[in-house]
Amino acid sequence: DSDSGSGSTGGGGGDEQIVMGFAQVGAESGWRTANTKSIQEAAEEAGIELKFSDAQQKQENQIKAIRSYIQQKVDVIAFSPVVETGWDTVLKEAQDAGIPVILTDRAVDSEDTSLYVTFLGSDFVEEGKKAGEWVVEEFGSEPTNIVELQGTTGSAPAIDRKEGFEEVLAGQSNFTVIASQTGDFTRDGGKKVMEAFLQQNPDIDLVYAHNDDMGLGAIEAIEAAGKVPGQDIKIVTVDAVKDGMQALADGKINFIVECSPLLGPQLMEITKTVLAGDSVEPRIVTEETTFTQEQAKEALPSRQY
Ligand code: GZL
Repeated sequence: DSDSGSGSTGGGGGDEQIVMGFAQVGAESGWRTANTKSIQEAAEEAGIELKFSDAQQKQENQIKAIRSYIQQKVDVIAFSPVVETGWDTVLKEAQDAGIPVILTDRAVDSEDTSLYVTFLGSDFVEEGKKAGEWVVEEFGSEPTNIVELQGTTGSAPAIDRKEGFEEVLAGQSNFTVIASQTGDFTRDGGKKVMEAFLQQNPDIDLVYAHNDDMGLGAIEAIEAAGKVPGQDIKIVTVDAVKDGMQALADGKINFIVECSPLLGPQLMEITKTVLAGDSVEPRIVTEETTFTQEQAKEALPSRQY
């Protein structure tokens, strides 16, 4: 069949199987595991051959993986950039090879938006705002000392969740973020940083954790310090993965802002559209909600992840 113009062999809208190279961040959290499962299952379902790599949260490994997909002349490359910066060179190499790139989950800060076809993922600033709005409602005008467990330094979710949260609290002087540090989106990172926060700050009222896993680590540290999570120290997190929702239902977390990892089906749809030569929106925002303790009890039985 004639070259589909995507510059790659096969797959380009013809009847051969589409080959996708996916460079995943790592396996750092329950969210990431669920995201990987969604992508692998959706590829299977869509009849797309998936080449998959886990970068252990290292940008150089993701860049290596993308280069190997270019060498293998895959039909499409998709990835979740572990941090926002440093992608232009390798994305230009993919563009020169005629291989379309789809961003999922996290964003890049490239000025040249022609380097990728679309960015499918949550609005992290909105997630930070939702967390802030709950805090304002929950604490009102009470003087409130907040500690923040940031996600991976330089990642879009960490930057944006911090920005949205601060934007909402900026209007009220009774809220003070007394400490803020990265726990790298891991349970162990959240636990270690929370231990230090507890040693340095006698009266913490609230933990804002950029994901459930760091919130779960903070719960371990709070309990080890003889305090009651969800009561002595309240906790608000983002993700709404099963373990987080269980802690919310158990009253150890007070509120969770959902960030859906189930991007697989949309990613495969977009891929087929792009390779058929049709256009897609440059930005596709995922649908997501929030959960109170009561809502978590109701939702838990039917949660997919
Ligand atoms: C957000 C995603 C974040 C999750 C974390 O879309 O990039 O990375 O919130 C995960 O749990 O590690």
